[in-house]
Amino acid sequence: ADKTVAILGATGVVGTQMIQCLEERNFPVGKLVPLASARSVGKTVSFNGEDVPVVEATPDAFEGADIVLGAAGDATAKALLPEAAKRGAVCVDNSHAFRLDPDVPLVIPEINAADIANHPRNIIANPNCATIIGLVPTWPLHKLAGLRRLIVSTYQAASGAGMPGLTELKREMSVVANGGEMGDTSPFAYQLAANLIPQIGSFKDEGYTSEEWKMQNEGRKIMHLPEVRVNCTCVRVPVMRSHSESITAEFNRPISPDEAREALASAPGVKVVDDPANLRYPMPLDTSDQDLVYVGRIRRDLSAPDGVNSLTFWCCGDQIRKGAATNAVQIAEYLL
Ligand code: A2P
Ligand code: 11C
Repeated sequence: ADKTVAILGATGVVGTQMIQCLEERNFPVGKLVPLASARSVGKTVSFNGEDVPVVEATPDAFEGADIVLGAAGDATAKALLPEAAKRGAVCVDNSHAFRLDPDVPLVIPEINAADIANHPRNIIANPNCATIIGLVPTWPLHKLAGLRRLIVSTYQAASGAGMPGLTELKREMSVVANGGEMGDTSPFAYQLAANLIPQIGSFKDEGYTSEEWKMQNEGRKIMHLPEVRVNCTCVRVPVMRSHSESITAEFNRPISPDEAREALASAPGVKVVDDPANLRYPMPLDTSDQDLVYVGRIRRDLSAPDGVNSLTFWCCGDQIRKGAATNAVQIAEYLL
């Protein structure tokens, strides 16, 4: 039977994309309930050609929902999703709020779809976007050679910070080109246009940011590799959409670039674009508005002590789609 699907945060970048993914994938939606803050009451969202009014997200607004897709911030998710779960809905939440809760599965379907089945709190968590984009191509290599360690630098798009991030970058680019005031409404700590900001999230232990810790903490849980070590540097770049990552992965066994390319060519959710002779490699402009993680620049890590157990590669993926909305809708498809 068709499901009643509520979207918490339906007016945001991720919520809007979730609605589009439900349409594209023909998810069996009987009724769509778009929820947002009181500020959005009076707005509508478009679903299958109809304008659906936005409803204020209150506990009772979840009455009758079968599935909730969460695309709001941590505090909103914490306050409201347990209320939805209590009313019988299963929630797939994109916020950080429940990701490390042992009673909440944290899922990238290409890696650990089997974890979806056991969700005692009626909540399933969607990983951080940079974690998803990095792990989709890392996982097939792990299956081949046993992952031991990752060194990652991310190049994260402005829209990772939601609608305010996207709006701000467009405005700043226009100011850079045409002149005018930079203003003080930015969600970023500094001007992003014509700049790079080596801080995403807030500073935590050991001088690493919250976003940098997510790669290790979430990665360990998703891959069921509690000892894998991750060294991550996260950087905001003046790109609209699609996160990119430079990854060096160290394995237990030798793995050659050719073996890696072959494994990635048949891996779900991945597209290999790796043809340096013809200047073909993944770039954010090419990976936006589609669901695959592109991987290329696959080569030996010449700094590795053993010379054969370590590879370096580059990947890009649309963090609003596979990094958030598509991944959540894929999880919801397993719930059907
Ligand atoms: P609203 O548009 O009413 O503020 P983004 O990250 O792209 O800014 O999206 C955040 C989403 O979370 C928006 O849909 C936003 O709705 C929603 N949201 C923010 N605060 C609340 C809240 N207190 N209750 C419900 N939804 C909220
Ligand atoms: C960014 N990845 O690009 C962040 C935003 O844990 O889901 C999402 C933070 C999260 O800004």
